[in-house]
Amino acid sequence: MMKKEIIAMILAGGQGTRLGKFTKNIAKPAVPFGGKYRIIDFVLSNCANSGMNTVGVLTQYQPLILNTHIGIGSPWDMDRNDGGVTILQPYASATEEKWFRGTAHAIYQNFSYIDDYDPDFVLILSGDHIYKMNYESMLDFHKEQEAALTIAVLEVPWDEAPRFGIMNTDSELRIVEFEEKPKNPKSNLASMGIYIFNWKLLKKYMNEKINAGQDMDDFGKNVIPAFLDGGERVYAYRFKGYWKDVGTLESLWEANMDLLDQNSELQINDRSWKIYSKNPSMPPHYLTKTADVKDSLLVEGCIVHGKIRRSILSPKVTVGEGTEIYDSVIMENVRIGKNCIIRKAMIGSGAVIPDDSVIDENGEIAVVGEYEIYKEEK
Ligand code: ADQ
Ligand code: ADP
Repeated sequence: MMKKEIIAMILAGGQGTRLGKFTKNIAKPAVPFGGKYRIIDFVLSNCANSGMNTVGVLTQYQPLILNTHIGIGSPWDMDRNDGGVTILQPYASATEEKWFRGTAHAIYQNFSYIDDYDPDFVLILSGDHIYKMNYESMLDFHKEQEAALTIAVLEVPWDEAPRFGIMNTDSELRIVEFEEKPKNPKSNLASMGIYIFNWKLLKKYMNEKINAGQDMDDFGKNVIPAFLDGGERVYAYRFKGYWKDVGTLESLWEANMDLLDQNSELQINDRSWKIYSKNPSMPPHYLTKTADVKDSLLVEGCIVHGKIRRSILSPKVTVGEGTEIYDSVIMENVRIGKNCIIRKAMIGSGAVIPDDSVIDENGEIAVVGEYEIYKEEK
């Protein structure tokens, strides 16, 4: 293999239990987003746009659709002989016990893949974040600080801080304190779970600690504290802009709705930072004479007879006459009958909504799972 200055590793293996019905058959990063994307398209496009051309994707749960989606990486210009995108499955020989371990352990299992490229730096990314970020600027910062580890950070609302790795820095942005998901956070400066490590140091710490019998399964819980205890230069790289960890139904619905908001920081029309995805080849969407569509995103293959407001329709969705849809995300291949009312819903791929259905949870998000034939609970 050719030597690389930096390679990226995308963690795409979490179970995503909080997305419930949408992650029964597909890994969280492969969940459809914004009509024509899947969540992982954002991090893959960020890699492509930042000149990161060697990317390993670590999968674990239900990787089939993720594998098919990524393929040989053509949409992200990664179908190359030198580097490109490689899907890394858990070791076939791994015992069950070995499978169910954290993020750092997943990287540790793939040390030989990284070593093949003899990189100076390793960029660790998460497959389930919606954001646009230039990793090259982060790398420049890492080099300027002569850091051992750089963590991308942003300020989060105080009440959300306990969900994140939280830190304190000195005035030079060197991290002096770090706590993984503290119950009583002392700061609201949060880790985005995006790391640049000096490869030799990461390897040294992991090997030494693991050989000494210490737990090094998780970056937040184990690796970052080990670097800080070791007196290494750990820096915070401040990110400004839109970023959302779409690990919950609420955050996934919100991020979808943000796409419809002209004033949102999340814009997909940005020509300087395109989001690439696999393109379905389908006929253009068709609006019949009874259709009434406003403030919505429609994708190829849709046929709409009804009324749509502030909603996202993925490929091949059909909506019958007399049906009204508000504030909803409809995934691929959903058939919606006549005279239905749907409010604030997320409807999974392949679901069928019979005529006259009412889907409305009075302000809560209503969820219909993939391939579910909707039946009202009376
Ligand atoms: P969490 O998001 O809670 O916190 P976690 O869910 O453990 O971290 O995993 C991060 C990513 O790695 C997810 O995308 C997950 O799917 C994936 N992943 C986990 N285990 C994996 C495995 N064994 N194989 C492959 N992929 C795996 C982290 C940090 C916090 C930080 C938040 C920001 O620990 O400090 O604040 O991210 O979202
Ligand atoms: P969710 O929280 O929606 O279930 P995540 O992917 O964020 O989905 O993972 C949730 C929790 O499960 C995290 O604390 C993470 O450490 C843990 N986890 C991640 N991957 C695995 C896995 N492969 N097996 C078991 N637990 C995992």
